[in-house]
Amino acid sequence: MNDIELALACKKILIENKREGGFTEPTATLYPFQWLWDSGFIAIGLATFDIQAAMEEITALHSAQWSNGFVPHIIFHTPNELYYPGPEVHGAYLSTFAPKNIATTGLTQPPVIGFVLEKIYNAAQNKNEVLTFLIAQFEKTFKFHNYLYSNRDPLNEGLVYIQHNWESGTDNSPAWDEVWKTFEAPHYDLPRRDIQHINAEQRPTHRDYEYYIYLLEIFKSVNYNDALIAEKSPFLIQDPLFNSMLAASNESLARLGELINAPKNQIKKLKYWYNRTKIAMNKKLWSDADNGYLHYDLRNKRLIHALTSSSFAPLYAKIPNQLRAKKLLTTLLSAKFLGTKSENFLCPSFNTLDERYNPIKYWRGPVWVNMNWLIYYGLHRYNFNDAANIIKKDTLDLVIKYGIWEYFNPDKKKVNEIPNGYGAPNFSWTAALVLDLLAKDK
Ligand code: 9WN
Repeated sequence: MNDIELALACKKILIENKREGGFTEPTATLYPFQWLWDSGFIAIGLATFDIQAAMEEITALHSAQWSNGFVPHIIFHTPNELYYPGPEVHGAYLSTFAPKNIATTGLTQPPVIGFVLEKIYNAAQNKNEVLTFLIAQFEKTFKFHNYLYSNRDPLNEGLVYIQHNWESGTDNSPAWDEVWKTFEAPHYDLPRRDIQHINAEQRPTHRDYEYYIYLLEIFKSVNYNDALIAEKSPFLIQDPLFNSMLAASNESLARLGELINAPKNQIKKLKYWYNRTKIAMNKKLWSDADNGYLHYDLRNKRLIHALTSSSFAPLYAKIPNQLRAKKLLTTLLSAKFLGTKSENFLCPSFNTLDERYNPIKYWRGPVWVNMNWLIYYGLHRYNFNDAANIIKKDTLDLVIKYGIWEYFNPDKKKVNEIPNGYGAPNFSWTAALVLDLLAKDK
């Protein structure tokens, strides 16, 4: 398959996964709604060939923004029994801030929209065509960041926490194993739909899901009140990926703010947020022992020593200085990720030398294209162009070899044995970000 054929296949997926209401499903069947960070990545791909569709994607997402600025991670546009847990299990309507006209979750996801807006602006041939859209979405995104810094930073450090593993986007990362050990979740009967579509070996376990659902039960018991969640919940994590996305979005919004003549105090605030988050991440989330950024467990006051693909996300937001960035690069190219003889496709989602590494299961080892895309652009910010080329080539090789899947086995030695990628096929953000990587060559 050459680049032109690949680009056509990617566009076809985005067009086929688009639904009435202007949003795109991450993939038909497994994820039949709109997801926050998926929509951001999808809009980047759409912007390479259809600016209107890119704008519609973000407009549809923000149509479900809560009155306090919160942006939910799933918008249940139309009822669908194929997905568990649905709106009833999430119970987000218990919050006084939730919209009345549309069902959403009460969880969020990495705040990528700020930098997505800048990508849309840069991709637009005719800047006037996107101006009205940008002015409205800038305001909404600013409000979301304001919500995060006001409600998710109880120590006022410039670092926000996530309250659920689903907020990380990296849902069953081994990083969470350490948190599950700190409390007990009850046993539930769970009508899992995912493992009816996908091989259970590639998805989280039943026990993992019991923890996920138990956290929702806690949130519902306090009507999704943020202050009470901060006080009671056992899961409060400062995530390097989530905070990097927030920082990068602050940077982008500050630049966009200048372009659209946003009020000076908003631009000032965005720059202030960016700098504070950068300083706090370097102070609190960096580990010299691991040579990478880690998750911090705010409830139990400790770093979680697990290197994941999220450990490299700070490159995207220019968080590390050049020296630290070099250390990160060394970690990426070491036996832990690339392998001593480059035997892995970059970037495994978890340290391959850790005994919990699993090349098949969800966020416990496989390669995800959105993480590769972030690391690719992050490496370029430090002029690590050779490494950036490796990760780009690996991404395209995987997609050409296996197809446009949700995630992939990192093991290069197995390419002749493994028939396809993992999770769901025809995956929207894989298609979208491959389009962006291909467009970058032009
Ligand atoms: C829960 C949609 C989402 C992604 C996440 C990915 C997966 C959902 C699930 O699918 O999570 O949000 O049911 O497994 O982990 O990153 O946004 O593609």
